[in-house]
Amino acid sequence: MNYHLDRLSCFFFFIVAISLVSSHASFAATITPFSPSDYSPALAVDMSGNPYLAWERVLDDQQNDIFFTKSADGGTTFLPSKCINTNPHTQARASLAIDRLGNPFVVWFDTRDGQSHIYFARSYDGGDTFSTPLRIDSFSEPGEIPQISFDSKGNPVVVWVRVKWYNWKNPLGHIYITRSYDGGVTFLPSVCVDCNLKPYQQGWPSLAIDAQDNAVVAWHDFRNGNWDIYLSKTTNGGLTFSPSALVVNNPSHQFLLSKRALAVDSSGNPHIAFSDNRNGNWDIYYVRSYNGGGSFLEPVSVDIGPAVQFMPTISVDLSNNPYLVWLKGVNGYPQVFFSKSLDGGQNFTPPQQIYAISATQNRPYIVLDSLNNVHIVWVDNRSGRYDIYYTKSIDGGAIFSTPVLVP
Ligand SMILES: [Ca+2]
Ligand SMILES: [Ca+2]
Repeated sequence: MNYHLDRLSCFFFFIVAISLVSSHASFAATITPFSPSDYSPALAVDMSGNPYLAWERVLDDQQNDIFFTKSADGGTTFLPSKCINTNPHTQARASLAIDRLGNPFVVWFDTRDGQSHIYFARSYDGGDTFSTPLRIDSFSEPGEIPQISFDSKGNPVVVWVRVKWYNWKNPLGHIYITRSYDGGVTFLPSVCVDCNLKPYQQGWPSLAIDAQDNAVVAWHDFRNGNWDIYLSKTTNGGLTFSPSALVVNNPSHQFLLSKRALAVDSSGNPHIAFSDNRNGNWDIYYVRSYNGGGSFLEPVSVDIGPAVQFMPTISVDLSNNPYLVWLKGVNGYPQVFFSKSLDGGQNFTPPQQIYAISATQNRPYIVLDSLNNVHIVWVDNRSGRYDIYYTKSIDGGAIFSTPVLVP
């Protein structure tokens, strides 16, 4: 079984899995040689509606590297991809953000120091070249699952997991955050978002920045003996966090498993997409706040039923309506589905399959741009390896363009 299918199937195990200590080095050793395979894309869209992507490419020498590309024509075509790390060790799980000038900022985990740590690089020329990667975590423990976003002045903010143990592909520890005030040249000492409780069982942080430049962070957390989602935010534009809020109060499991499960709308209200097993199997739910994250409404189901639905990502439109994509098992193949709300998250449109194919799709990611266009990427293995596909809707999701293979 190859690395990616293995990772996907592991989703069904790691909720209840015993601790299985692993390293990325040992993972890499299980990969059989194959053509370069692209995986786990992060998507951002510039002010002109051009999509940018960063992702991990599994190379024939069994190393992962971080690659980047962008479109200059609104997603019709993409420029040749380029490697942006400077070291042959494993680099993976890229997160990407673009400032108002169209300069991409990328973070990833990187094993050049012997185990996973968080590295950052940025471009000053729209992605033609990138800065020398800078390590931004300072702990001896591994760092994993970074996410990056921007404040209004173009300064990057990064969250990640300071890993205490590996629960299969769900690295757990405490969520840490750092930020820069000089455009990413230097970063402040990192801060724990919520270290009040042990054991160290927080994972998969999602990050957004509100209009007051406060960082909003959501993650899944096992402090109550089942998986829950917690959220915390800064209150002064810096790195001091409010007490964490329990997002969904339910003894079933709530789980985040995507690079962007949280969006904050123009009113500063967080919207969260998550997997939930309250019905006896995994379904997609959505929850939002109307008071900036102090409390949350009851969750709303987006896609429920006996199929396995998981890995939702979310974006909000100019009217603060949430749009989601996720994976759903169809005839044995995880496939990307889409839904949106037209009433601020009270109701959702029927799930719509984006592109049906007898292949495994994985890692969907959705971004709405400033023109309200819907951009979606995912990977699938129709060619026998994983490639990234991109599609776009200019009518709010009624019709999506023919998927484009990202080079
Ligand atoms: Ca729960
Ligand atoms: Ca289900």
